[in-house]
Amino acid sequence: MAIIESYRMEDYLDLSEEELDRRISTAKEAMGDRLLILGHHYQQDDVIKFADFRGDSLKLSQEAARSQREFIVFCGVHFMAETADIVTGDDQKVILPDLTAGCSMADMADLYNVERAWKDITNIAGEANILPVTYVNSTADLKAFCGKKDGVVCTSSIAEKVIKWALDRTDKVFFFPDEHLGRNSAFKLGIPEDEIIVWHRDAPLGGNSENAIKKAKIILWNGFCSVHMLFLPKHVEYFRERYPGIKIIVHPECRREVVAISDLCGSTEYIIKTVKAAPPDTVWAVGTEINLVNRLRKEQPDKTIFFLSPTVCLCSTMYRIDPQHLCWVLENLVAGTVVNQVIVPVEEKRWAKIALERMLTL
Ligand code: CIZ
Ligand code: SF4
Repeated sequence: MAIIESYRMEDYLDLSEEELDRRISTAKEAMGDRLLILGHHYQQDDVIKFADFRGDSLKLSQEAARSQREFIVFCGVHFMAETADIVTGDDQKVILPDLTAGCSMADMADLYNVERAWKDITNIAGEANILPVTYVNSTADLKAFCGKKDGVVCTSSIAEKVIKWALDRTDKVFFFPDEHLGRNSAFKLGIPEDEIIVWHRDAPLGGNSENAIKKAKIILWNGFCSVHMLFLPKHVEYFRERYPGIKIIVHPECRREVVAISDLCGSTEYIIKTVKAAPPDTVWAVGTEINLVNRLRKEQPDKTIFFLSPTVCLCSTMYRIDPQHLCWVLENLVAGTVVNQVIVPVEEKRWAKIALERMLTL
């Protein structure tokens, strides 16, 4: 489809906050029920305030599909917009206000290298004895790969359930791209440590012996989230010493050592629900992305809520969605021009949908 840009992004860069707010609201109103704006929990307040729905990537894609709206503007990152395109109908268009908004973890696994690893592993273990499972934080072609190989997608909220589903059907799981979500879920399922191995992307046989591959129940791609890796056991200890009775709640993308000494661990939806439901005057330290923690603190003033690390590393590719880009895509839509549409190729979409639907039946 040819894209004719009616408005140029450059013209939005110097607009004041007030003008952007006003113009975004006007454009949103003009689009009426042809438009749905989605905001992931990790996004900044200045765009999330325009979202019709807030949630994790799965919940938001389901809202997109349910809504039947013609245009879905996704304030999130590239893999989330792809997932929304996979689950929505052919007459719906998904727009990512800034196409460079990505997830560094998703970028750590590409189809070429995953297929090479798959070939190595299945040569040793046999293709009938293993299923691939991909975290939703992955490119659409990896979701399609899982669809074709009888595998499945998982989100952080149901990773454990999905891995169990796979292990009920076969011997081994090849899990990508997040090593930590995979390990934390395998531990919860009681899989012994010596049956969990890591596939190092650049090493022959992923740095493993043939025997180790034969013995493994879970093979973990060594991808990670740079934001969640910043939380360390010493941070948990720091808060426990100073605030007796504090509850530590973390995301399963955190390293195992942190999860092991925390009180609770779960997805963004789980973290938000749990802290909201807690009694007033309770004290929390939360190990996940900072925008979510700051918003939770603002919305739950009767509780004391800390960010678990003294270092704040913003995920630089994730925070690309700003009011300038949001305003630019919306005003183009009002003018009848679609900019920054995310389109998953038809064949890829078909297979990726199969892997996503397999998850949804669990
Ligand atoms: O699934 C999501 O949206 C992500 C990336 C994390 C979470 O825990 O919600
Ligand atoms: Fe990806 Fe981590 Fe950034 Fe989320 S916070 S987009 S998982 S790198």
